[in-house]
Formats: sequence, C-alpha cells, structure tokens
Amino acid sequence: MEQTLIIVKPDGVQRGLVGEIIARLERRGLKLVGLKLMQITRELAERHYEVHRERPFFAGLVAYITSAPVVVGVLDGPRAIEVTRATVGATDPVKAAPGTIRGDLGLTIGRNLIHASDGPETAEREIGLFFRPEELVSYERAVDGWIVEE
Ligand code: D4T
Repeated sequence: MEQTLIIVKPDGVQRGLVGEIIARLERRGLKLVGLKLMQITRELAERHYEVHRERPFFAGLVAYITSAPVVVGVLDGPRAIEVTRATVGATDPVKAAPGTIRGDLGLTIGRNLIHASDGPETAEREIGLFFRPEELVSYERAVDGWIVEE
C-alpha cells in the first residue's frame, strides 16, 4: 500500500466543495487515514512549495494557499499517488480531462482546487510536513476485500 497527501485548497473550502472532492477520492476506494481543517502559515507554505521558490508564480501561490483554511488529508491504497493524481486531473483545469476533479470543477491554474503529491518521495516529505505520525490512523474496513483483491 502507498500513501499520498491531498490539500483541498482555499477555493475548494470557500466554494463548499470539500465533501464533493473527498467523496470522489473515497469512491475510487482510497482509504482516508488522516484528515484535518487548518490554516497554512506562510512558513509551511514556503516549505511545501520550496521547489517553486524561483518561479514567477511563487508569491501568488503562497498568498493563495495561506489566504483561508484548507483541508489536508492522507489517502492510502494500492498506487494511491498515481490514482489520486489521475482523479485530480492536469494542473491547469483547462487541460484537465472532463471527469477529473479539476476538469469538472475548476477553470484556472491559480484556483485549481486541490493539491496531490506527485511521487513517493514528495508524498513522504509532504505527509511529514502536515501530519505528526500519531495523527495518522491505521485501520481496516470491512469493504476492503471488495476493493482490493487479496
Ligand atoms: P499542486 O502542487 O498544487 O498539486 O499542483 P501540481 O502538482 O498539479 O502542479 P505544480 O506542482 O506544477 O504546480 C504547483 C502549483 O502552482 C500553481 N501554478 C503552477 C501556477 O499558479 N502557475 C503555473 O504556471 C504553474 C506551473 C498551480 C499549482
């Protein structure tokens, strides 16, 4: 099993789309093992988006992600990182396929509703940035055998 971090960004929370967005990921069969509402500080935002520090959109990106509360979660499942990215859709909602979260609910890259980790190393790093180990819960669901073959 693999774990990945998602952030329902401020626009998702403000637009009342938290349930809709998380429901789509739950319906795929992914299991929530961590979830919380929080306001991201500037320091945390800068660490999270460290790789984009030199990019022209960095200041706007940090301002946006810290502008209002977000919902952060950790999803667990087989190939959870790739499955989540596919469900989320392309970074730019204009290019995101219909049927994806961004393709159905978003319009512009600067308000693209959700973040999802893009690889195993980033997932581990990002989960560590947003969750303490004791905030993640390990549990089984009765339905698991109907989602993943033994
Ligand atoms: P996140 O990290 O938010 O899940 O987005 P992606 O993984 O899909 O895309 P990314 O890291 O390349 O971009 C991070 C973040 O920056 C915004 N952005 C990006 C932007 O405002 N303008 C741009 O030109 C790019 C490339 C959107 C997502």
